[in-house]
Amino acid sequence: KKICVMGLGYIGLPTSAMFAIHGCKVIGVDVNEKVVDALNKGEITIEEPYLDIMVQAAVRSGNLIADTKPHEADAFIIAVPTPITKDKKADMSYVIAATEAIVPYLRKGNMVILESTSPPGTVEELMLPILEKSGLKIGEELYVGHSPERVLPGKILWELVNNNRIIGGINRISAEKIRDLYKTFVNGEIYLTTVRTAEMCKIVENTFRDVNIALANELAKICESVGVDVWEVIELANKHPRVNIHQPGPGVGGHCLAVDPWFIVEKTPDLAKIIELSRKTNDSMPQHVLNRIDEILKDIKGTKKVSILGITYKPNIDDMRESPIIELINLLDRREDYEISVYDPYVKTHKYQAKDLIDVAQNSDLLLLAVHHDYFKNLPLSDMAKVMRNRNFFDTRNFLNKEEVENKGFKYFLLGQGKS
Ligand code: SAJ
Repeated sequence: KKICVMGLGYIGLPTSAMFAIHGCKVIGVDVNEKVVDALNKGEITIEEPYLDIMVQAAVRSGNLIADTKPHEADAFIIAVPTPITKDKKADMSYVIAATEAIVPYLRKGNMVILESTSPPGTVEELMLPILEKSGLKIGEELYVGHSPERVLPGKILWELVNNNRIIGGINRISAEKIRDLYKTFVNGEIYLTTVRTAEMCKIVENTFRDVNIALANELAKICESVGVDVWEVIELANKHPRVNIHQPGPGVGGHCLAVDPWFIVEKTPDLAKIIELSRKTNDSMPQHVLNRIDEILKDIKGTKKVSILGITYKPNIDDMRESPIIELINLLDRREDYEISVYDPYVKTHKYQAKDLIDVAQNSDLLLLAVHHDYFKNLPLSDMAKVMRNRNFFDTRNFLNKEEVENKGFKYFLLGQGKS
């Protein structure tokens, strides 16, 4: 089989490499020449465990090449970004451009598969009118469907193979053909359905997680006010066989949870009430963290320095997209009375990035644990304490042990923990 993958990002690149090492001929297409040139040399432009080794193997085998233009193929997979605009509407311009780009290359018997997470109706209402320009009979000569990715950044390669998959077709035969293609490497179950159901399922999965985290974040605020520890409350409540509350934190980031629920709100604004409120609740967390910082440092006169540990949207990756920590930094930036320094072992380019863990703590009034990178598990707290002006430690992830932090001479504060 020959497969043309449109978009060489977090999904398109691993998917291309996976098909290639399973014997398919893959052309990876990206509008960014740098990405294309790198891939043709066997190099990658994103960070994901083991992806470099796999891409190298795929390129060396001759099964994976990259280009800025599509090639003829048996199957076309669209894995381009579907971000949201400032007013929280889906920006479908990349999907439209990729669909238009493949039209001249489509032949009888081809498959076109959307992988990008998209609002329900995208394939039928947006893509089919474009694909019809090929002159092929949709559903009979051209098989079309949605096979949403479900992989977790940081575990992409394992999940790509082992996760169950939902495949929606514009008709049954399309779904079946697409399933047979993905069986090339998928070990999980593959469930077939309609294209619109598949689109909805994908968004619902991420919405479930976002709403659940919003509940945890609201509980964090409530527990601070009631005078208990939300982490203990959630841990104990989750001992119930039918309770599974997620973890609170400084907010929800990434290109999935912080984005996809808006696709539902956009379609049905009068109905999607809990979903919209949850998004807003999670988006309120950076401000809540700032309120806590204000409270912790209220007795310090003049400019206060906050040292932020971690800036990515979640631990052990280099991805800063929609990171709530960036939002927190923006909020602090707007305040005259705060100075900021940041240290993240995965991010080298941020304007406030310090040289190392000692540098970030220099003259600081507060260490803020913002992202629970494994790297921060063994912070040199004694050495950091020595260079600080005031020894305050604020854990927004319940990551470090309270006693250990206090033993190093810090005053310890925890998100979601109130004074009783
Ligand atoms: N977060 C919390 N509390 C939690 C769990 C996560 O605050 O209990 C925060 C994280 O810190 C992060 C954000 O949520 O800022 C999102 O992280 P994540 O690990 O939940 O998910 P993503 O965005 O990396 O990947 C999600 C996954 N979806 C689900 O688990 C339902 C993944 O399987 C999807 O493939 C991916 O979105 C996607 O591409 O849609």
